[in-house]
Amino acid sequence: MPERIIAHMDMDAFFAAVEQRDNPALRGKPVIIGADPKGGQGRGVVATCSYEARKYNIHSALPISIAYRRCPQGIYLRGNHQKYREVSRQIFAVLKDYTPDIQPVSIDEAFMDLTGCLSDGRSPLDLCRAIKKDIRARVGLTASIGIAPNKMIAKIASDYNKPDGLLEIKPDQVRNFLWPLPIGKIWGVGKHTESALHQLQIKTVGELARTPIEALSKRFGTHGLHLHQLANGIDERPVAVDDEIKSVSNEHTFEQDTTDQEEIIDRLLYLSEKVSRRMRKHDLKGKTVTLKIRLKGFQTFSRAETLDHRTNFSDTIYTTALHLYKIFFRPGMHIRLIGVRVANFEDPYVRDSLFEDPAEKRDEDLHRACDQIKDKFGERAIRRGIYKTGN
Ligand code: TTP
Ligand code: MG
Repeated sequence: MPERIIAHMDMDAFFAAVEQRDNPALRGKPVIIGADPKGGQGRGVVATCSYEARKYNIHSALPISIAYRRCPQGIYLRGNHQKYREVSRQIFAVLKDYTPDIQPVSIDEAFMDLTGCLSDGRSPLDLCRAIKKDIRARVGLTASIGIAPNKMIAKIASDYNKPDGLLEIKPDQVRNFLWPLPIGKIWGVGKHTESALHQLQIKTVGELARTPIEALSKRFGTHGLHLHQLANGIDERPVAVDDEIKSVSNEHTFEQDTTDQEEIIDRLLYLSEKVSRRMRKHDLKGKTVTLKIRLKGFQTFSRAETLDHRTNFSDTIYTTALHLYKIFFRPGMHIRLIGVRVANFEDPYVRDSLFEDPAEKRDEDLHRACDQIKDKFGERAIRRGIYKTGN
């Protein structure tokens, strides 16, 4: 593959920075956006906070009550999500003036392929300096940008010098940059893989890169090969301009074809939770839930239902999938595979991960809290009870 120049842009303390921009009295102060702290009794979590607040060890997804304890003098705001979406649109409009090859990742984050954008001997650093300056001038906010030969390294680089950072990792600097980092920085290394790697005495990216592929494949299967490549700075994934995620799905093949309703419904819940979690990771919500069923003998069916609103909540996905299952199921069916898919997303540039409605916001906070526990302790750490839905 010819050498590429990939940039990753991520706004600094996005929601909080917008509030500080619009109200000079907030500048230089610890500003926390999220749930109402209610004098320390509030429920819900921090969405984000200004860098001044981060000195108090406050960060996204921290319970708001703990944030309040750490910094009672902070300025706590609920935030204005409509405004953030509008600002996000303005930021993406700036990026589009520099390259058409933009992959939005979230409300404040994007990859850009700059390979074809460097004319007249302009360096990637010059170009990204200009982008940062333009965002500053037209939107009034600071962005951090990382430049590298691939997406993974560009993302690590944009995070490296935050806020207002700009860092280029050239191909011959990749190893020196990557190898001292902890393995958690590698894409696809969650808490689970991290602790498995620690057990193999692999703590840094360099140690991972120097581990024989066979040892990694033995422990992690094909994922091991992938990790080895990433640790060696190889990541050929393109900036996926037209390839935004169209659906999120998970399926399961039973060890043996089954008629056991409890087992099937339990699996349906598990798959719904996995899909729900992956959607939240990508900041996606969809309207159409599809159930896939393969029977003994490989006959495959799918049944879909379109909701009247977009969601990524596990309860909604599960109850919809269960409803579809109950309509489909006939006694005597032997089920080989079931799958759950959610599709029909909207507006790939701005994904409104956050709710205005307090009841939905509470649900969103609850889901995020569960995600965090699962990130730490694994997918099975928390399970919802299976609903008794009347029959
Ligand atoms: P991030 O880019 O993760 O965070 P940030 O821009 O606030 O700060 P940083 O300088 O570290 O990039 O997320 C962008 C926005 O998305 C953030 O301002 C608020 C929102 N958000 C949530 O509402 N909940 C979350 O858990 C996270 C991580 C972000
Ligand atoms: Mg950000």
